[in-house]
Amino acid sequence: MVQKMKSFVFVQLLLLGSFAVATLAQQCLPDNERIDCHPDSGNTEAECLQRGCTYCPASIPDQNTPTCFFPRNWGYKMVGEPVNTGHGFRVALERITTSTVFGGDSNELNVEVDFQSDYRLRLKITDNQPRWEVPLKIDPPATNATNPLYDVIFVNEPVFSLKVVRKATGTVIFDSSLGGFNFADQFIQIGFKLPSRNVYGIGENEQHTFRHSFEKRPLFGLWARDQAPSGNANMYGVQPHYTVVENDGNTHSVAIVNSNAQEFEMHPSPGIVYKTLGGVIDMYFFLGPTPENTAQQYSEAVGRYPLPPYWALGFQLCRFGYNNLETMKATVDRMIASEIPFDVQYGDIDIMDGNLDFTLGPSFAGLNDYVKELKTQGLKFMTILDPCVSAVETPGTYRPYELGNEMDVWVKRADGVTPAQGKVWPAGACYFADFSKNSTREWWKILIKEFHDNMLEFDALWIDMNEPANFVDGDMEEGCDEGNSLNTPPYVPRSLRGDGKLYDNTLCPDHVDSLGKHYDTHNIYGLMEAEPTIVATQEAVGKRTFSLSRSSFLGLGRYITHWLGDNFSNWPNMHHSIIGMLQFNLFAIPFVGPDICGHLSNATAQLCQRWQELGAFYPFSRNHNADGYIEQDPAAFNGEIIESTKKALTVRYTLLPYLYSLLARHERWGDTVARPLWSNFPTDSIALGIDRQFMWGSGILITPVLEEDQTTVQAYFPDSRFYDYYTGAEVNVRGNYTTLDAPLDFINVHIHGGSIIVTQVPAINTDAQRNNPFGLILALNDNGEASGSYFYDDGISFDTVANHNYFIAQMSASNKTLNYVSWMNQYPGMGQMIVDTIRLLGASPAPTSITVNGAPHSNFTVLPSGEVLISGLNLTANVDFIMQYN
Ligand code: MIG
Repeated sequence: MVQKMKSFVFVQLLLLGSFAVATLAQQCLPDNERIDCHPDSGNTEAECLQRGCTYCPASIPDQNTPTCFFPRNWGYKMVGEPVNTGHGFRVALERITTSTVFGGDSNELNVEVDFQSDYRLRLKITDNQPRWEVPLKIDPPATNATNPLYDVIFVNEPVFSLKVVRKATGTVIFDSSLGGFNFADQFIQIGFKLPSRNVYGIGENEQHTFRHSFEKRPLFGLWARDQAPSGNANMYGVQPHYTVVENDGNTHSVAIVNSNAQEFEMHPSPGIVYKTLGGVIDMYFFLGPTPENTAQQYSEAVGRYPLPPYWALGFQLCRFGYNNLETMKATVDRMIASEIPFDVQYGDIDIMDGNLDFTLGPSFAGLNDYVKELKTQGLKFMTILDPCVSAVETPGTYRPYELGNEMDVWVKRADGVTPAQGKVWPAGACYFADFSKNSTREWWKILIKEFHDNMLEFDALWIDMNEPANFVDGDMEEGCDEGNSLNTPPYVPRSLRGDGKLYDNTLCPDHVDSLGKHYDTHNIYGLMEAEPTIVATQEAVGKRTFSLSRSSFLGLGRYITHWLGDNFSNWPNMHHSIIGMLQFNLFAIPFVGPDICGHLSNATAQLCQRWQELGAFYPFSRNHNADGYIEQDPAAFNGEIIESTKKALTVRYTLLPYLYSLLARHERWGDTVARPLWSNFPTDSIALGIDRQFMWGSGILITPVLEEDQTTVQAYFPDSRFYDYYTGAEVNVRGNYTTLDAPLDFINVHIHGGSIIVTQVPAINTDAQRNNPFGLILALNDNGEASGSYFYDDGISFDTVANHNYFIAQMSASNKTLNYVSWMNQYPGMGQMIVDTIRLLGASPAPTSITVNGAPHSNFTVLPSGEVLISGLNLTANVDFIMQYN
C-alpha cells in the first residue's frame, strides 16, 4: 500500500513535466521522517520554498504529514572536536543554514552534556547569550558518575545531532538526527527519535489513552491555562516530562526544564518534535532501568512530595456553591448520619465576602464556631485562596490590598511600575500577587496567619486560579500591546487554546514580576505560589498540613500537591481521571486525584456511585462540585449509593496504613503510589497499554467499572498470582483478560501475590481509627514467599522522618514462616498498637497448625476460598515476631 501511494505521487509529479518539480520529487523524505517546516499559517509551495524548506505531497493521505518539511541538511555543524570536560563533553556549534523559519536564529551554540551520575545525564544547549533559564531547584544525585548506564554519541553528518545510548543493551534512547533543529530567539525546536512507542507523560492536557498514540501526529501544547478538559487542550499545569518503556522493558524518563509556551508533537518515527518559544534546551535523562528506578531518579532531581498528615488520606468533601452555612451543615450532617467515612470538609470561595480572599461573608457568619465543632468530631476544615486581590475596595476596609500596596507585592505592567489589572471573582479589578518576590511571600504569610488566628481556624489551604487565570485577556484596562514580540510572538503553537494569543485569559507576556517577563514566568506562577503557601499554612496551623494547587510545574510536588482541576460529570472523564492520576505519579506528585463525581454538569446517580467506588482508590480522594449543579455528595443520593460509597471507602480506610506507607516510601525513595500495571510488569506487552486498571504500589490492583449500566468488567491479570481482596480466592487467569462480576455496589480489588500488606480496622474517620488494631494480608507468590514493610508515625507532627520519630516494620515470608521485624522503632505510640489479624492467602494445602513465637495459636479458620484467617493475635506492633503455618 505504502509503495503504491509513493509511486502514484511520483508519476503525478513527472506528468507535470517541469524539471523543478522532478527535482523536488527526488528530495521527498518518507512521511515518517518529515518535520513540519511550516507550522504557522500559509503553506503554499512558494512560501515553503521561500523558507528554504522542501515541498512535497504526503505518500499517505490524512496522517497530518507535513507537505513542507525541513531538508536533512538544516541546522548546525560542530566546530572542532567535542571537548572532554571531565564530567562530560562540550561541543561548539555553528549554524550552516542561511534560511530561517521565524528569524532571530542564534549562529553559535554551546552543547554541554553533563554526566551527573550513572543514571542521570544532562543535556544543555545555549547560545552563549543571556537568556531566560528556569530557576528550578534541581537536587544533585546521590552519587557521581563512575560507570554511567549511557553513552553519548555525536554525529556531524549531514548536520550535528546526538544520540544517547543505553550501554547495557545498545538501545538508542534519544536520537536528534530526526532533524528540524532550530535555535532562535522565540523558536527553539528539537526533533528526536525514541526507542519505542511506549511513551507516557507530558502534561497537562486531557489524554484519552495513557500510552501515547503516534497516529496523525498528536500535539500537546503546554501553557498553563484555566481550561477544563477538552480534547488535548493545554490545561492548568506544565509538565514537560515523558517516560519511555523500551521494547525490552527497560525504562527511562526525560524532563525538559523549560517554562516557555511549548508543544510536543508525537512523531510517527516514533519520536517527539519539541518546540518552545524561549529559554534554552535543558534536558535531564533518567536511565532507570526499572520504572520505579526512573521515578526515584526523577523525583530525586525535582523533589519528592512530603508526607501529608494522616487525616489527608481520608475522604474529603467540597463544593463550590453551598452558599450558606446551613447548606454546608446539612451536607455534613447527612454524611455523618449515613456513616460514610469522611475526614475533611471544605469551604470554597462562596464562604468569602464578595469573593474576597481572607474574608467571610455574612451567609457564613458562625463558620469559625462550626469549624471548631467539626474538629471536636475528628473532622478537618480546608478552604481556598485566589491570587488576584481586589484593588477597588473602600479605602481602609481591605487589608490584603492595602498591605500589598505597602509591601509592593504586585505583578506589574510592562513599565515595571504600575500593577497589572486583572479581573477574576471579586467584583472589580484585582492585582496579581507576584510570588517570586520576598515581600510577597512575607505578605502572604502575614495574611494567612491573621486569617487563621482572627477569623477561621482552617487546617489546610487550597490555591486555585494560579495559572494565573484571568477573565479578561491581559490587562483589564489596557489589554496587551500587540506591537511587541513578547505579546505577539512570530509563532504560537497551534495546539494552544486562545486563538494564537498567549494572553488569552491570563496576563500579558510583557507584564513583569521580580524574575522577569511573564512570557517566561507564566508557567511557574503556580510553583512560585506553592512554597510560600505551604510554609505560611504550616506556621499558621502549627501542625503538619497539606495544600493543593491547580497549576503545576516540574517540581511542584516538592512543596504541595495538585488536584486535576475542573472536569465533567461524565463517564469518559471518569476514565481520563485514571490517566491523569497515573501521569502525576510519574511527575512526582503522587498524592493526586480528580473531582469525584465530576465538577461541571449534573452527575447522575449511577455515575456518582461508580465514581465514588473508583474515588476510594485515588491517593487524594475528594468529591467536589461546581456551583449551579445538583448536590452530589454521596449522602445526597439514595440508600444504595450511600451503601456502595461506604463499602468502597471502608476498603480504603482499611488499607490506609498501606497507602500512608506508600506515600512515606515516595518521600524517602521517590516511588510512585498509584501506578500503572507496567510499573510492576514492564515486560508485559498487554500491561503497557492498560489504563482502565491501576495499582497501589506493587500490592493492590484496582479494576473499576468505567461505563454506564455494566455489571461485569474486563480485567487483565499479569502472569502472577492475584487474590480477590474480599474473598481471598485466587484468580484463575494469568497473563490474560477475564470477565469479573461487578454489580453496581461493588468495585473489584485484588491483592498481588508476593505482597504483605498492612491494614487497620476502619472507623468513621482517621481520628477515630488511628489507634485501631492493624492486620496483615500475607499473599504468597508462586514460591510461597511474600514481603512488605509499613511505616507509621503520629500522622501530624512536622518532620517525623527527619526527626526519626517513626516506625517501620519489615516483613518477609518464606518456608511457611513469617518474620516480622521492627526495623525502625522510634514512634512512641507504637507500643500501644497491636497486630491482631493475618489473612494468609495462597497457602495450599491449608496449614493445620499455626504457631506464634513457637507457641501454638489455635484461633484460625480456613475459609471456603482457601484463605486462612488468623485472629486474636494481639501482638504488640513494635515487637518482633515469627509466625509459622504448617
Ligand atoms: O472559576 O473556586 O477549579 O475547583 O471550585 C472557578 C471556585 C474557580 C475553579 C476550581 C474549582 C473551584 C472554583 N474555581
